[in-house]
Amino acid sequence: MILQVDEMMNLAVRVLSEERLIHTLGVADWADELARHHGLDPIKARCAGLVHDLAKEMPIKDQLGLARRWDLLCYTEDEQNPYVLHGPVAAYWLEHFYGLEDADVLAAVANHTLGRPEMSLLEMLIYSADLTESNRDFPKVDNLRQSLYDDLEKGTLDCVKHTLIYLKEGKRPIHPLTQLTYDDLQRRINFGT
Ligand code: DGI
Ligand code: FE
Ligand code: FE
Repeated sequence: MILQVDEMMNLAVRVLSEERLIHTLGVADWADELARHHGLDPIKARCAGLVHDLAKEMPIKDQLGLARRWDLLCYTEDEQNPYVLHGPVAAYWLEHFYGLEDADVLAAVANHTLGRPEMSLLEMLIYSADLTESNRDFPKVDNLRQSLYDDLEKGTLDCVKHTLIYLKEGKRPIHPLTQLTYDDLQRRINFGT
């Protein structure tokens, strides 16, 4: 299936609550703007933004059941905190049940909550746009937006750093992929690799 903004928009409108749709449209707009600014494909960015949270409002037991059936559980932490599964579940559904073939968009959807080492620029864009879209409001969100505008890789590192601090302050467990994503981005920025 060819990637089309109106198809992805129809999916989002059909599946999401009004509140989640507002956030989703915020991610899609901001991802589109950042993509144009950094010379990435704005269609892919908008489409990934529109469907990134498609599985978010499915009952958590169902998300876990599908993740088990589709072999998406990679870490013991996935089962301890199944709220991190909605990206992989949505990407699997989009590929295998909806027929979406765009591997770049599928990866951006799958990895939007935790990231992964060796993220593509589109994956970074969706991870970061999710945290900093215009409806998000927390201290320093404007600093993160500016950092993303200046340099997508460094801005994404700042977003992961923010998430790590937020989780530590809340005494919540750090998922191994969040730490691996941080370490990988830091290495890439320090060594230019
Ligand atoms: O789906 P959204 O709310 O738009 O955003 P998201 O997909 O980034 O999910 C955010 C949630 O994911 C937030 O409650 C924090 C959680 N999260 C992200 N990384 C980690 C994490 N939770 C834990 N425990 N550990 C992580 O490393
Ligand atoms: Fe999400
Ligand atoms: Fe989101």
